[in-house]
Amino acid sequence: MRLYQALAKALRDHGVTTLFGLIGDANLFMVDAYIKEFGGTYVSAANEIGATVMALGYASGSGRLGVATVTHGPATTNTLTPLIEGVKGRLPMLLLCGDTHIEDRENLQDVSQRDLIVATGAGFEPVRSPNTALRDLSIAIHRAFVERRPIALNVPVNFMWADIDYEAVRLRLPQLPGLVARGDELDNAVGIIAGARKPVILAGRGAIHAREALVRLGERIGAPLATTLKGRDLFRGAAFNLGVFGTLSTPLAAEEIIASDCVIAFGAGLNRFTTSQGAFLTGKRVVQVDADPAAIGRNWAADAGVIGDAATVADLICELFDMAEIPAPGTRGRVLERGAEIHPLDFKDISDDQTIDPRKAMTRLDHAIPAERVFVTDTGRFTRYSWTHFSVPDPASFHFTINFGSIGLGVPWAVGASYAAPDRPVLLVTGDGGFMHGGLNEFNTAVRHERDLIVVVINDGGYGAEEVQFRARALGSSTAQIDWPDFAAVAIALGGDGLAVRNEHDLACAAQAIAQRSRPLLIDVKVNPRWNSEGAH
Ligand SMILES: Cc1ncc(C[n+]2csc(CCOP(=O)(O)OP(=O)(O)O)c2C)c(N)n1
Repeated sequence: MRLYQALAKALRDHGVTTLFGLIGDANLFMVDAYIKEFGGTYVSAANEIGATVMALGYASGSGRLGVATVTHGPATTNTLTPLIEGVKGRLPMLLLCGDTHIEDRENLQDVSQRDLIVATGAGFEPVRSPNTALRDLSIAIHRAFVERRPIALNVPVNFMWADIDYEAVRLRLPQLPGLVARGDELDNAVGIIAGARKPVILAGRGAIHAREALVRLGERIGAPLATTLKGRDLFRGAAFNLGVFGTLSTPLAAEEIIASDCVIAFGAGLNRFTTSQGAFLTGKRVVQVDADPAAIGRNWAADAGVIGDAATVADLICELFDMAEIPAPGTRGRVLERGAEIHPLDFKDISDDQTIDPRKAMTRLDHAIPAERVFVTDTGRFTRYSWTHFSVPDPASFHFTINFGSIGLGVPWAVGASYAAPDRPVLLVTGDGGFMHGGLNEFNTAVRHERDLIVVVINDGGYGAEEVQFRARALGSSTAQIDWPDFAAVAIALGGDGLAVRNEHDLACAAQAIAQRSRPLLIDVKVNPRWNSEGAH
């Protein structure tokens, strides 16, 4: 078998059913074999940024390995921003990048791929020879899972047509569930919780598998429940749910959090958004539980740090409380039974003749889009509002695409996420700037690959996040204003459907278009650039 075929077969043998990519002379035969000889699903992105981001969206939605392939040189340099996003978001991803023929000194596309990739924080795994290639591939996949970051497997093009004997390489991944490090820190944690008056349980993305155990712990110790933004809606429907803990907390939740004296955090990084710049943890005892030892104490010096799986540690704390007959330290009486789940704050409707208030439009579109959805956002001024106006069925359906703060990743991310949840529509909320940055080209990819994608563009005619900064300094904001084309017409020209929303009547048409959609749909919500200038937030 030729190496390009063997790599394609090995991907299939490792369970890679979907490959995102863009071909060039260093990977084209491998992609062709993956599709035609080994029956894999191949998604041909319009840009390598898109291909790599799609693999991240897939990894984030499925918990499986996301795989993208690109050719050498400029194709590989195009992946750098998504690789950093994947490193910061801790997503297991494999980037199969071809590399220039080793003897081809003057090749236009030659560049030191190792130096570039290592600088992103991603791992670099060179294929050392055709004979080691399958082993090198399995090591790269193993590393992607264990190190929870993208790993680039670098395959020199001159190896691709080498003859090799195919032999499947077995992959053994460590299993972490059930892990608890017993010892002083666990005793310490139990002591701190037992001595609390008003504990609160906080669950982050690393604890979204532990809902039942955390609800039981909440009942046992008398603590209300809260999540980080990335863990949002984990406790939806549970009693004593405070919703989001952090800068997006409701006033009721913030009041309860501030009045508490102990926070027990599970799988939460305790970053400045969760801690509300430290204000939500200052003066409290903090117990941090995380399966990743490196997360303990990284952003906040907790009073006790327990290394372990969230569900197992929560159950163990209950058991230790029962064994020692410790009474529930907290009482949840003052917290509303109904909870204080994430919800939009009140606002003054500033719709006018030509534009609609985005908060009103988002509220209405939230009802029109099926509740069993996947929710992805791009980034900009609109983002935090979209987080509170659109619901998700559970935290795993919520995608966070801005660990590196880049605009423009939303559309390709949504395309990748749709392969992780093929039975559900994917809702992407983006700004007009983000859509033009990286969404336009991959919207057509969604069309070609028949994705069930609904793109809501909050269109303020420019870069709103910058517009507010000009305004805050009493400067004119014309530099932030851009005369974009008509997005609905563009969406139709790209093979999808599109419509603009300026008023109530248009909202009703949008609801109908959502119900009848048969191809990717773009809803261009025309908003006044000064929409959040009245000081509602
Ligand atoms: C790659 C990249 N370029 C530039 C920026 C700076 N930036 C942050 S938000 C933003 C505005 C995006 O505009 P839009 O998508 O329309 O959202 P809005 O802020 O108007 O709601 C820009 C340009 C960035 N974060 N990432």
